[in-house]
Amino acid sequence: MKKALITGITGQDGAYLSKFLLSKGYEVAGLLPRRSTPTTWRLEYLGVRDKVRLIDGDLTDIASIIRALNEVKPDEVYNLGAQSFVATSWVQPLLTADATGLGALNILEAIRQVAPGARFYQASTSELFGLIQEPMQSEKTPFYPRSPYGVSKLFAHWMTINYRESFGIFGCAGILFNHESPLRGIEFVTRKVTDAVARIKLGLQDKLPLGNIDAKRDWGFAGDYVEAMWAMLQQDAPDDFVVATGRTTTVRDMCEIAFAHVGLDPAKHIVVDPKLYRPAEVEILLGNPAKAKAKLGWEAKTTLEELIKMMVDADMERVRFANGIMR
Ligand code: NDP
Ligand code: GDR
Repeated sequence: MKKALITGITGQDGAYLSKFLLSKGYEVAGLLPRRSTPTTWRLEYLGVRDKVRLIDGDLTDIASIIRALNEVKPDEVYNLGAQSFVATSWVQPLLTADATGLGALNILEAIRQVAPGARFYQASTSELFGLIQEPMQSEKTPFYPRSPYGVSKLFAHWMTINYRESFGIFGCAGILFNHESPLRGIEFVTRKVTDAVARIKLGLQDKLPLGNIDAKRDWGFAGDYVEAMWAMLQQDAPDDFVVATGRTTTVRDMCEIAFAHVGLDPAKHIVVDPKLYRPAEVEILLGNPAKAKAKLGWEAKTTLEELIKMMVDADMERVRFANGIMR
């Protein structure tokens, strides 16, 4: 039985990856940073909370990572832990650099010292492309990050490659474009919109303040994307892959899908609030997943329409339940 250690196991991807690896017969463990309130709701939502082992530890504390590696002796390590909200990275740049950037180096160094045979996945991101240098971004497109988050991820990305080339660590970086789900954090734009649509439909809210609704993203479903993470670590040799759908859509059009699903007109509810603009914006992202398709046999299965409808339906149910609404 293979063993996996996941950092960020309580996050969106950590929960979906746990479920996927369990279905493949893995023993799954995760690093659990200390918080004052419980953070396992996503694992509970997917019905896997009691099937994974949670080990206290934090990406910023290499001693705790070493302890976890020694306890689990994993075949595969997935580094999904991060301060992952781009907007927050301008407000807390040092914390972001520490967890999202140096955190990856802490894991790599710990693997080098105590688990050099473990395969390593680094959660790289389309935010590396930032101010895009090519209309469609592939593994060969030069990077130009636009936020402290993007810069921190750039460090982690190159450290993964450097530890691969310097010490022979089986490290892969997945350059994943935006992926969403009913388990997405509520601060990210898709979930902010689907939650608001549910609340508006049920008469609990009227306006939805948004920032730059002309921004374009290549959005996919998180449940599909975690399969690509795993597939990378099953290759004969470590490599880096773009994971995307190959379609880009404005925030405005994504809103249209969400509102239309419950028969609402977005124009009556969306208000643009310049306070939500970012200091430096990533205007457009569009990924080229050709290499992932050719080498991993991976392809996005869920369309944006299916994804947004799934999220609106889940939020309708959640908002009804939370407010005791029967209709
Ligand atoms: P989430 O924000 O949902 O999850 C992040 C996880 O990291 C949480 O479990 C969080 O725990 C944990 N974490 C934060 N700080 C630390 C720390 N210091 N030590 C240990 N764990 C920590 O992100 P996603 O699941 O959406 O994304 C997973 C990874 O993939 C992230 O690295 C993200 O940057 C990256 N990524 C995501 C994309 C996406 O579209 N979702 C696209 C490309 C890359 P807690 O909640 O307790 O803080
Ligand atoms: P992103 O996701 O920054 O791409 O990072 P987010 O959903 O936060 O923003 C996407 C785009 O929507 C615009 N936008 C708004 N965004 C938010 N959050 N709230 C708003 O009100 C709003 N209005 C407009 C943003 O300006 C942006 O252009 C996500 C994270 O998961 C990262 O960790 C990951 O690396 C990248 O995706 C790929």
